[in-house]
Amino acid sequence: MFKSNFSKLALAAGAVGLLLFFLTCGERKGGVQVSGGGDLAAIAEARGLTPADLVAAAKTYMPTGRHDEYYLFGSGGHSGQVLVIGVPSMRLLKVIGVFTPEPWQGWGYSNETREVLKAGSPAGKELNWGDTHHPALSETNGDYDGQFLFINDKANARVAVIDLRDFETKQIIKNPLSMSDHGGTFVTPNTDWVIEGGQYAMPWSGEYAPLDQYKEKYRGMVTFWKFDRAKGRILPEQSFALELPPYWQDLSDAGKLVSDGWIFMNSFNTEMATGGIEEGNPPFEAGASQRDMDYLHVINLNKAAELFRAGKTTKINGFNVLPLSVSAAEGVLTFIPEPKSPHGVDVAPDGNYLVISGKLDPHATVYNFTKIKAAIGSGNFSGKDEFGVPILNFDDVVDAQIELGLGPLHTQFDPNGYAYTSLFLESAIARWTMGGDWTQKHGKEPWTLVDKVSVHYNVGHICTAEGDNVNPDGKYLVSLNKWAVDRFGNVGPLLPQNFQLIDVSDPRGAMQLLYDMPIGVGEPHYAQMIKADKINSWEVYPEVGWNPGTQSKDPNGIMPGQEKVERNGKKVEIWMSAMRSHYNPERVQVNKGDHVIWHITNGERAKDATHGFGLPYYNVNLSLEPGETQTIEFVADQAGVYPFYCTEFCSALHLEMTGYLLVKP
Ligand code: K7E
Ligand code: CUA
Repeated sequence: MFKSNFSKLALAAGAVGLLLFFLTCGERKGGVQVSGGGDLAAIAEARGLTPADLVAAAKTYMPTGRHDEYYLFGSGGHSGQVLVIGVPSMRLLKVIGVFTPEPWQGWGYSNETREVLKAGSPAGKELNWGDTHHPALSETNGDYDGQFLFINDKANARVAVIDLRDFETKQIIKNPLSMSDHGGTFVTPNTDWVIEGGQYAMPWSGEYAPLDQYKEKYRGMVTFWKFDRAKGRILPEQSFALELPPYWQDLSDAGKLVSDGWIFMNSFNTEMATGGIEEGNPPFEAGASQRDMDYLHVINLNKAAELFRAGKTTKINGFNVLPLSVSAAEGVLTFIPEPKSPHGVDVAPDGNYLVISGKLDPHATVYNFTKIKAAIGSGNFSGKDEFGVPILNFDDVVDAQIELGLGPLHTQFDPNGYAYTSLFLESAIARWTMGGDWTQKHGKEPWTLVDKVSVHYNVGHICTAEGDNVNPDGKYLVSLNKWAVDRFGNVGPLLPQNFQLIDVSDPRGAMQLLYDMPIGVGEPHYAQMIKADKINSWEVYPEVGWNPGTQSKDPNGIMPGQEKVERNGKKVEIWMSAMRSHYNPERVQVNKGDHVIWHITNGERAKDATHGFGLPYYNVNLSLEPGETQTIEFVADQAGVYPFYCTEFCSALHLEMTGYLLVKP
């Protein structure tokens, strides 16, 4: 205790001393000397580093063996994966295979993992990419609990469940109604429901309908997936969707505290434009931007779930759907006008304020949930849309519109009463004060733009530490920038995205840009940042013979010494162990045409003692973490000799960790 406090103090004193040193000594010889490290001032001068650079370096540098304070879970965009990054060091810790096969983790090469990927593909098709947008950490009472992570695939309307005990994907679900999604994933405060909102309206169940039947046949949707925490799975039969007008639903967010049980979802193209630039129609970008207002969808989820339980849903494509007419009549769905083509909707930590902003309007618009509820209760509507959905008066429910700058998109929060909004067109982050008790307790002028910091360039989402739950930490902000332009060395015409780390910890001082991290795998959209001590993942699998697919002991898991090969007609079944530095058996002999079922168990109990299993021609690479059992299955359709080997450098004799699959003609 004393020691760690002391070292923190020393570190702080060092940074301050350094700064003072630079500020006071224009001329200096022999600055801060570090044993074996040289003269800090000379290094700074040689590298052209300013005092601010040195402070930024001191704030992000992670000495060897020390761990980051936060984990950032970022979408991997159209890589289809999830990125795990340490903050503040911005070191990449892991790329979790989700919608795309990933050989390092053996993701998509074993029976079990192939099944998970296949379950997310439409019948008869194999999808092997995804476009991940919004990761959602599981929550307990509105606070991240570090147990699960969900993420959507915008390209194919899928949702994945990742178990944070081993950071592996456990389930992928294809939405049975829609081809695309966007307003997901977000979770309700106790992770009872995982929200997946649609994006581009279409006739359901993959049916054909011409675009001139757009209003009659095309529909939008939001799906509420029931999550079973004990099973670690979404339960499709206990899940349902709402039929929505064919507006293009965009981002959504779950209510919390006062607004617990309610869902908020943006839309654009309430014009119901259908494109056709080649036929002389206005292009989508113009056609979908004619009206001054679109509709914020306010959804009473508890009411919807009640109607679902009461049997008011119908089945479409085998899935439970609450018809639009029922939602409109029963008060499940209410619209509120929102300024033109909004993008982000973010519920503030108090649950009462919703911040909506987007692209074509320089303001953030702040709605007050208490007023929304009162207005719905009093039935004070301005009218209905053409699908019969009641519309509230904008002025009845809006508390503030704050001019922030050009192209505001997404908003996050901190514990000091500030909101942060990304400004896409301006390439900046705006810091501004919220209203209500939550902010007044910080003694600040409400609804005021305080400060801006430039980012590079064209920021989409931003993420503050725990910044979208009931108890934000603030502290760090990561700006997920779409364009990098000149920030990194030339790597050809396809440039990485740029994650920028910004220090927002000082409520009175300016925000400070600390670090640029290139992301060279896809275009990440959203990220969430959780305290590292909330992640309690396993160091090794609980038992030898563990199946990560079921998170239980695999019947085909073996202890070292129990290896065997059984032949039954043309079926050959192998139970193999992997230990430093050998497989057992090392020779596997089959005949051409045999059906091979091969179980491999890593018998190790030491942390990080992972073995791989790479088999040429048959397209197999497994990652067998300590204790793990995996199964592969194939027909030995070509005679020959196939040396298999361990793909992880596991020991001094790793090169010898090999064997032969012999397929006799
Ligand atoms: Cu890129 Cu949330 Cu899909 Cu905004 S979204 S940027
Ligand atoms: Cu086992 Cu290399």
